[in-house]
Amino acid sequence: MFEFLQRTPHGRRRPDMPPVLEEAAYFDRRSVVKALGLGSIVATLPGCRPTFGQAEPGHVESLDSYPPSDEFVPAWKPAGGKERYPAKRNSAYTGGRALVPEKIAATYNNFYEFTTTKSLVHKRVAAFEPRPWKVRIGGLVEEEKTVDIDDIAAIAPLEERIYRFRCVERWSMVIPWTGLPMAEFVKWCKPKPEAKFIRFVTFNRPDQAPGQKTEPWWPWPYYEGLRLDEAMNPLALVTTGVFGHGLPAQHGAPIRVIVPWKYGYKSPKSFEVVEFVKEQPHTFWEDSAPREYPFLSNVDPGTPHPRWSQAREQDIGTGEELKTLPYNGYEAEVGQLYAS
Ligand SMILES: Nc1nc2c(c(=O)[nH]1)N[C@H]1C(S)=C(S)[C@@H](COP(=O)(O)O)O[C@H]1N2
Ligand SMILES: [Mo]
Repeated sequence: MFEFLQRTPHGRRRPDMPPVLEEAAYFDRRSVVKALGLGSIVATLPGCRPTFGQAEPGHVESLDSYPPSDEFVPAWKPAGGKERYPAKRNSAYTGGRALVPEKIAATYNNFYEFTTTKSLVHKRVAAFEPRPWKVRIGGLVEEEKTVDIDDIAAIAPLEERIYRFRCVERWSMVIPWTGLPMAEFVKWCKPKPEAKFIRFVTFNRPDQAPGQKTEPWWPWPYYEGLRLDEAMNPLALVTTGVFGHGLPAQHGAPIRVIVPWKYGYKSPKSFEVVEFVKEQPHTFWEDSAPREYPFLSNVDPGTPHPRWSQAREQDIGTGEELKTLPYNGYEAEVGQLYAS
């Protein structure tokens, strides 16, 4: 039971955060919190202080700062991988802060299908098979189809974009993703005019993903959704790579979503199904804790999570504590989506 209570929404409880209790709603929350002595708040994160990856705020490293690494690339090679990576950098997206070192990004992951312990995800992915990988495209489209991820990667030239990434747990990183504009992908899917939302569904493979076996109480498989106008925004990226190579398993191989103005859980990994729908779809986190993880979930320092403030965050690459920005600093790009 205590083990259970020590998890944060997306990982183990950190000392600076209250424990998550939503799955354990049958316990009396207040008495449990009191019994655990969790009233106090500690300001630092263990293990994340700048032992490595120190950088000046606002200093943007160049692409050369991450030499090609094989350490976190899975044994499989994306088809055409050699030619596709590294993809041309889109210089419109710099992230504005120092890049996180790859070693940190690849060993601090939320991917509950494998484990809820961020530092262990990369050690639990060995049985996962991201190749071959089919994606089923259905719902309100002119024609339903099942395609290979290589077909998707060929829709438009892959490009590299450096984005800030902000998890609801109050940590952030600056990550170089490779992918294609989601708008191009959506057009290629030919949604019908009635389609107003897009939803993504991840795999259900308990034999390859140990968390799906040991934690059957989650509503597997992971599912997420966006409004179609959000999916069409130029920032939304269908992502196949990171750090100049294909995605390693822990980052969501072989294909995932990145929407950098929203909390991290709105970026589903390893999706197998894309569906266009008329009504706002349910999401994994909404169904797990409806009051805590609403559908839109745009990064917003002014709207606290019911159990903690969202005003600040810690950059996991530098250890620096920063003010969280509305829409994660992407208000100029996406603010008009929410103007009315
Ligand atoms: N399928 C799936 N996608 C997921 C998650 C997950 O548990 N399963 N976690 C989400 C959360 S909470 C975060 S913060 C990001 C983490 O992405 P990263 O490990 O690549 O940094 O993935 C998101 N996508
Ligand atoms: Mo997250």
